[in-house]
Amino acid sequence: MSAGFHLIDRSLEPIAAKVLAGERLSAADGLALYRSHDLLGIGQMADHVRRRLNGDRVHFMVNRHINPTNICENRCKFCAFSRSAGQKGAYEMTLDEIVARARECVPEGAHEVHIVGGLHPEWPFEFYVEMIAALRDALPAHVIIQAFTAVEIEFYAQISGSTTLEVLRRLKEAGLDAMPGGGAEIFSERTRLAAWDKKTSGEDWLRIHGEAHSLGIKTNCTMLYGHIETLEERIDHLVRLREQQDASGGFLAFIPLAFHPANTELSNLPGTTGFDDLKTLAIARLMLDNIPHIKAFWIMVGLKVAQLSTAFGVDDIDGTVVEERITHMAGATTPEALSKDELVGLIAETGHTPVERDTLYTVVRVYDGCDDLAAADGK
Ligand code: V47
Ligand code: SF4
Repeated sequence: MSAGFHLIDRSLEPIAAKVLAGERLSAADGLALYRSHDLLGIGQMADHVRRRLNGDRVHFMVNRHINPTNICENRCKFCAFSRSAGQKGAYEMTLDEIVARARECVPEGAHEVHIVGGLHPEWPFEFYVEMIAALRDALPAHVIIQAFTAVEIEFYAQISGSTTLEVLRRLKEAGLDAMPGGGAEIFSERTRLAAWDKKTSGEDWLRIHGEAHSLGIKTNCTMLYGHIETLEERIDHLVRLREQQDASGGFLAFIPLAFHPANTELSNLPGTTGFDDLKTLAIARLMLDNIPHIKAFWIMVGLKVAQLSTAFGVDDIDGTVVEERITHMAGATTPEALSKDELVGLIAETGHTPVERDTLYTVVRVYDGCDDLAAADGK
């Protein structure tokens, strides 16, 4: 036993002491954690931090993802979802289709619609403003609209000849409540130039989230890992997110996105392992001391790792989702949707308390004393 944790790798003892004292970890500490093979030791430390921040609660939500178009000007090398205009498999939804899909989730008890799409070369900015206004009009107030990554916001500023701050103001006025965390990838310029050169830089991604926070728009943040990045670049990414949170304070959750290589220009790469997924989630919990929630997106890490991750620092496994294209087009073998009962059952089996939440982590329902699926029948 070492410093309250059972560490096999004794070189982690100074880090364990910091964790117990509630002290911030340095970039060097983060790297030492990544270089260690003591997954269970790292997991215990992350679980300690998780319990301090979130008790025994593990969150989930009833939501619906909608991807209005896959036509995209950027064509990032890691993306299997996007198509060029006119290419086989390209699609675009009408406003009515988008609203109809969003409405479908209301009788299911949804508290969020999550909208992310490609950078369409012909849709004007006004279309996105109309989309948000039409969704706000069609949905009850408790359904939160979480839409558009910082990459999309930057694109709307370019096509409308406006600033990103003004774009965010207009979307907020139309009914945008929150922004998802996508598009951050890895902040390193080296990786960006090699694999997503047309996309928003790390500096701009962080600035746009800071602007959203200044307007009261809460956001999430992500890191796409398991492709061409180094461990140093992962840690640099986490430190920069932590600095942004110190400055603007509006990040709700961090979601590491496990790279899926199939059908991408990086399909020669192997993708992530369960070991790396759990380690990355746990290190995120330890490094991001100022971000309240760490989410394992079950679609990307798989149900088994998502469930296990609740012992490795994770307090959120996302939602019912319903329809998912980005990861499935890149080879994900998870289902596209889960029921509320399935999510409650997965969490309850781990001994944590399943908590249904909305996008802003307002509690919808606590499934107290729930030991099995039968208790999660919504009655
Ligand atoms: O921005 C693209 C990533 C993101 C691949 O904020 C890929 O709550 C893995 O951001 N393999 C979109 N990842 C998804 C996203 C997200 C998902 C769930 C919850 C939240 C949230 C945000 O997916 C993109 C990109 O970073 N991505 N291609 C791929 N082949
Ligand atoms: Fe376009 Fe996003 Fe895919 Fe990049 S990741 S090609 S920006 S849809």
